[in-house]
Amino acid sequence: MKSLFATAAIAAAGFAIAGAASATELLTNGNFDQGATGFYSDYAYSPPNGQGNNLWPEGTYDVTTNPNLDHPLFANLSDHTGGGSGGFMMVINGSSQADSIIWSEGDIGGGQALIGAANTAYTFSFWVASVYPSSPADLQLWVNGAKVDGATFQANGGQPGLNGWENFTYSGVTGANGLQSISLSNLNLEPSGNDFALDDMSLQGVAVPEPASWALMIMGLGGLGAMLRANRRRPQLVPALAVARVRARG
Ligand SMILES: [Ca+2]
Ligand SMILES: [Ca+2]
Repeated sequence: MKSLFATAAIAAAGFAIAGAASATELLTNGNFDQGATGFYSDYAYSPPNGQGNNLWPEGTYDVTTNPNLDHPLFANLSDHTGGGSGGFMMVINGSSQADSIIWSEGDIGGGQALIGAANTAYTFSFWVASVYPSSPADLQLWVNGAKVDGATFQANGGQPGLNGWENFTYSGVTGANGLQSISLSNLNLEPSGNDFALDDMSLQGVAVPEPASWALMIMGLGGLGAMLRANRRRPQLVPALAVARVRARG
């Protein structure tokens, strides 16, 4: 029975390691610490203009540490990342133009595919906060330049300070061409209100092992089992441990 338990434990450890190794962050500037770079937008980039109203027009965005610096009616809000980060978030005044891409990473801006492999599971996660109480954003997910049916995310309205940041996630599987790009647009086209912030965008892919990889993993587990069996045949470790215990008690 002992060896059965050991084998099961090793197998579980092996799968945990395989999972952890492949779940790496695939976005380049998801927390916006690098500023207004690393992503694509159809919206107009509108950095501070010295008058505190650079996000007054609809269809504009900035990457800032406080929405209120860009519009006098926008909330005083800290970014979601916090900690030792630069405190940056993307702040958006929603566009009235349908299918205008707010944010995108991948080849839509001339970059590389985010996940090149076909039939690969992925999870997209992001945080949104309204920065004005009325007419909250209703975000639409796009994958490889096409809307994903049913993948919409309605932000909270009301007082942003009370509701704060809200997390949305979407899990899918890449098609034959992998995941070329991932994007968000806004189904709410209201010019009044409809102002919000995005932060901590994240894309993680978990590759499905090929048959060859499975064979290697099983061989590796067999090797680990052999090492354990070899260790059990080395009795000199047991007396050393016993001596250490006796000394610790004294
Ligand atoms: Ca951030
Ligand atoms: Ca607005």
